[in-house]
Amino acid sequence: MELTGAQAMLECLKKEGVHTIFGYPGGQILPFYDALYSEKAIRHILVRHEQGAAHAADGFARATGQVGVCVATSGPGATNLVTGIATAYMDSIPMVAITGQVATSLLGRDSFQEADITGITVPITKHNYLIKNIDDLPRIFKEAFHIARTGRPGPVLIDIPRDVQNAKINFKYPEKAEIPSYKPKYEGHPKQIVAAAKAIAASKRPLIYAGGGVISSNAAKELTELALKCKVPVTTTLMGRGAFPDTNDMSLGMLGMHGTVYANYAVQECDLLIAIGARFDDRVTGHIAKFAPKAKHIHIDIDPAEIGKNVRIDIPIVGDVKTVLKELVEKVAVKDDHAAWLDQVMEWKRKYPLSYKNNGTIKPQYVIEQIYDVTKGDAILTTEVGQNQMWASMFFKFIKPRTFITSGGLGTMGYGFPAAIGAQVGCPDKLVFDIAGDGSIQMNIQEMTTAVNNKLPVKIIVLNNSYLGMVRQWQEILYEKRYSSVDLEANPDLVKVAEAYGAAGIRVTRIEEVRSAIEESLKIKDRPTLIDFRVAREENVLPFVPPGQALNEMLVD
Ligand SMILES: Cc1ncc(C[n+]2csc(CCOP(=O)(O)OP(=O)(O)O)c2C)c(N)n1
Ligand SMILES: [Mg+2]
Repeated sequence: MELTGAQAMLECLKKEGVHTIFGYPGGQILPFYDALYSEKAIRHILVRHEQGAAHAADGFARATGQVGVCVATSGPGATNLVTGIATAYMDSIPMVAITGQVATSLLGRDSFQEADITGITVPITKHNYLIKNIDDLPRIFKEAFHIARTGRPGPVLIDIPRDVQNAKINFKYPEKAEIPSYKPKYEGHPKQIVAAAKAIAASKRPLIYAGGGVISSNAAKELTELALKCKVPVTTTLMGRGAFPDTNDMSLGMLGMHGTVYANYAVQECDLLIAIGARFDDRVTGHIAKFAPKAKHIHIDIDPAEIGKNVRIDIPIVGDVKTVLKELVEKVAVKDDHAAWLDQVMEWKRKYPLSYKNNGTIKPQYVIEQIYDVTKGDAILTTEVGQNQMWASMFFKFIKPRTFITSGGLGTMGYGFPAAIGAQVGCPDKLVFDIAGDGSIQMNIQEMTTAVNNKLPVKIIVLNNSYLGMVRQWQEILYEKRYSSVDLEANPDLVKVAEAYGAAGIRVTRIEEVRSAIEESLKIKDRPTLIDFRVAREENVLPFVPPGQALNEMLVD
């Protein structure tokens, strides 16, 4: 079948099962958009800023488990994707970013809207390609999707000069990607699995530390089996929220800088730490030399580069989390019910619950609890970055994987709203909330048009403290309240902003109105709703392990 490069791009996408893409057109991607004009099988969501396209593709990927696809033109279109690509890279999210490029004859000549996007994105993509020859196009698409979704997932960029989009090709899609240098290892080494099973059986105070890898490998079920069979409590990272149900007694919630007291104590006291699909990020470990000082370490991860990167590992297992956990659950013999250890952990849970003081003002934690209460946890939460993000993670109970979508690694303000759009497009029957800060929401507020045009009933929950709250908190605690450039009292009226875009806007200033406003927003099904919750301005996220401290050295109030 003879096709143009642009038509071939669409065929490749369809062969990969893609039915939705997020993008923004421009000169060097015109042939692709022209081919798209008569394409029925692919839905294109027109965003209002390319960063929105990248985050929406990322949110779509996290919510559905499929590869997210975003498209932009060359130069500024491509560079606008960069933050979104870096966000996906840091959190190992499968994504393919397609960019138009100036014609091959103009490459390297500082042509109009030329940017070396493959050069720029080398450190933030799993791999990238510049297609100079049309004959390579089908193979490159096949490889790009294969690389994005296999092994440790990640973003792949394909840059396609305009003349290549116009060239002709006798189209045939390869059956398989053959990349000799890329063979991710799925099976864990059997000896290592036996060693881990023995260590678990011999331990007195074991703890599972589960990260985002459990979710990307769809291993929540296997993780739960291991925890329940071996009577091991589970703490998750920010990225791992939802990998183990918070409603289970054995759940200790999140560990780390804003971890629960009981999770952090358990880390410091355990004699065996079983790290699964996690990467010992500094926000998790605190002072690294003082992290889990009494524990032997097992580390299960598909990426060999993660083993021993930050912490010395006693029993590494390189392999796919799901595949390895299946084996491990089978091999492990349970000798001990860890009763004394579980009693201790439960006592910490009772003694140091997550808490906050109600004093008549609207506490942001209360808003999150009410969203949980109204939805019974059956919702997808995305977040922006800052205090809003931490409260969302701490005060909502996540029951299933792929229900908490947040920028963990890069910490990208402006992520949550476009990610919510992507999640809602991917999961039209789910309730989707973006838990936002008043600072972050303004970073991609233009996507309100995208949500309105596509009738997406995303709920934007602004925990409005009129501050860059997390930065203010650090300035309060670490810089003697020298509040430097964090006051946002000059914020626009966000209700009016929402209404101007054609969305619904609700303002809540009294605690009694919190629940009814959430309920009200659930009735609005044909457009987004922004609720501007005027919350206590100087509320802090606690517990807080100040940077450089050990996990048991946390500030609690
Ligand atoms: C793009 C970007 N710029 C700056 C920061 C640094 N930063 C982290 S949290 C934060 C404050 C966020 O304010 P807001 O969205 O109002 O959330 P709050 O902490 O008040 O809930 C800032 C500026 C960031 N994470 N991302
Ligand atoms: Mg704020």
